[in-house]
Amino acid sequence: MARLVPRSGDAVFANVERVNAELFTLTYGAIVRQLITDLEEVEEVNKQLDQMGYNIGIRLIDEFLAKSNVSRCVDFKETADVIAKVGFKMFLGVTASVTNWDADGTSCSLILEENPLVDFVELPDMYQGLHYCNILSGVIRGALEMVSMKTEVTWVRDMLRGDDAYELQVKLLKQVPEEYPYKDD
Ligand code: MYR
Repeated sequence: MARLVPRSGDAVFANVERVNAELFTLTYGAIVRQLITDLEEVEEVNKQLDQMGYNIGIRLIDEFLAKSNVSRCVDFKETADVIAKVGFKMFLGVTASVTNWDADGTSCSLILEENPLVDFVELPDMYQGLHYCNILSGVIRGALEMVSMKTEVTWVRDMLRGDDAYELQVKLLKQVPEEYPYKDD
């Protein structure tokens, strides 16, 4: 008869984490599939995923700030690094590299070597226009808007479309100065 051998706590947690990650990936896939069925047009699915991400991002920023203890960044370069190294790690379990800065430091690329959203995914030819991971661009846009940065976030490279990496361009459009809540009399 098989004997039950208790596994170490670490092994159990590693397993739970892997199962959670798979469940997350498969659930996201099911959402994308449902949107394709409901909306039919790939462009509409892209828009909807971005909007869903935005709605998540405007809420997720609170959790991010509370858990990370990150304080105000001195400039957009620091913000990009924080997203790539702390934000992605916290919510996706991977980090991104930051490259392709423009001269004035307001536009850069976040490059993901690993992307847990796309495990098990293959894009059929008829969906080549789909930005499968568009939820991520929305999350970043929404989160940054809550800390006074209006941005435009677009996919430049996408491995599901045959590129050699996942590359998101993040452009700072406007930095809204925070208003001091009191007036000096
Ligand atoms: C500040 O200057 O106020 C700090 C700004 C930090 C913004 C960090 C936004 C984190 C967004 C996480 C994205 C995760 C995507 C999976």
